Amino acid sequence: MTNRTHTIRHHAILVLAVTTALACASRETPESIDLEVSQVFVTEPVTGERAAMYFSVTNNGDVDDELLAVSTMAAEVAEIHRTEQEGGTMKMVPVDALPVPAGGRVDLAPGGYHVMLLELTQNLFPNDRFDVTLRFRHAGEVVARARVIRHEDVEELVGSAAQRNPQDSR
Ligand SMILES: [Cu+2]
Repeated sequence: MTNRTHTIRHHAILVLAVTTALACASRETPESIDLEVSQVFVTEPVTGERAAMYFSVTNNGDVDDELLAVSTMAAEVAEIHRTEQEGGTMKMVPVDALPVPAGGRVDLAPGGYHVMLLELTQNLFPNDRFDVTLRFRHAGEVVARARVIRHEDVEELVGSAAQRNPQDSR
């Protein structure tokens, strides 16, 4: 029994060593990964249950990246959505990953991509601020500060997807 315990512990140390080696390897090229998240706005919830979040991601590095997930203490669930026109009606489609090409910039805005905060854990009022964690495939976790804004200010502060990304407005 003693021998078995010893073997398991030895194995655990080996796994830890491999994990550390991988972590170091991925930091070997820090100059090529440079993501900036800015202008993080959340519109005040209408129903009290959900709110839309918009922001910009600028990829100053030379590695194509992808936003994989978003999390925050303010909501139980955060989903990446894309708004699509279908037969005159707008519908929201969940997206697994949002590409952020090297040297490019992605703007989330009404009518296009957004992050839907569902099952809010707190009331959100204009000018409230809270942290959001964005997880990228290569850049890893990026923490940004979100600010709650009034609905009537969305146009001014965020604009619309058609204005921000005229090339892919449909
Ligand atoms: Cu949505």
